[in-house]
Amino acid sequence: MSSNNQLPVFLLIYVVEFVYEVILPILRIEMKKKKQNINGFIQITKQLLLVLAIMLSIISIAKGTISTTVFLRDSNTPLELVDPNIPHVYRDIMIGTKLKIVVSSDTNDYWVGDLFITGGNRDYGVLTAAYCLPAAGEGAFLYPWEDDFYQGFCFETDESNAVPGNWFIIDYNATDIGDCNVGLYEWWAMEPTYEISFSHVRTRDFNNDAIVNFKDFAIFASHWMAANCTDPNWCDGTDLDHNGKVDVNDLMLFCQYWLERTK
Ligand SMILES: [Ca+2]
Ligand SMILES: [Ca+2]
Repeated sequence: MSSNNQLPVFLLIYVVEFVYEVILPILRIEMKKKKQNINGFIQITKQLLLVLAIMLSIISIAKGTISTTVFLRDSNTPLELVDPNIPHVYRDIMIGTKLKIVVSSDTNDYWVGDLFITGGNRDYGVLTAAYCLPAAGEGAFLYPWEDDFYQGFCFETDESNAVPGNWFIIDYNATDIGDCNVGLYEWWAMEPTYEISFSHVRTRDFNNDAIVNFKDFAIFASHWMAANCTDPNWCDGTDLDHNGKVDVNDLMLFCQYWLERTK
């Protein structure tokens, strides 16, 4: 959420805060020296400045909306949400799955932001590449960022010719079993505006050809009713619940991803 006027608005807020935090106390001390009672005046002025700062903040936030959409690697099929009423929490995907995250805007804002995976989330997923799209403007740019806490990409639209639409596209890979949150950050915020939540499960693509089909079912069938599955092979991965045998429960888990592509 940003606007063309956001920087001047921020500057104005800082000016208001500076007056509130620095100038008013000095004024108050000076007036005290002159033994004039202006406590009431100071209090009212402080309240007015506070209201003004809050109003300016609301105006700057309400201007435009940055949103994200997640697609399978074909860039065409949206990844389903667990619950349509709960944004940004997506249904389980198999490890090895490659997704595309599209950052969009409903206004022609100048925008600076980031998409990051942080801390322990980096054990389960990675942002591998990113691209600017035409709607972000000719001068839009991005660059990768990685340090001991953040992994991802930083973005900036063209201040003069960004238009509403899809601005950036980012590749995501599910690398291990577990949950991975990807944070969308605005400007220099320390906390994300929101997090995109992914959950990774064991692969059903036993032959690793990027699709779950009859070839994988043939491998599954070859272990049917096996009772000696052990770590780390787990009967070529067909013991999906890791209980040591390949049975109807594994078949049910296998079928959940029938014909799913990972890339
Ligand atoms: Ca396969
Ligand atoms: Ca099993």
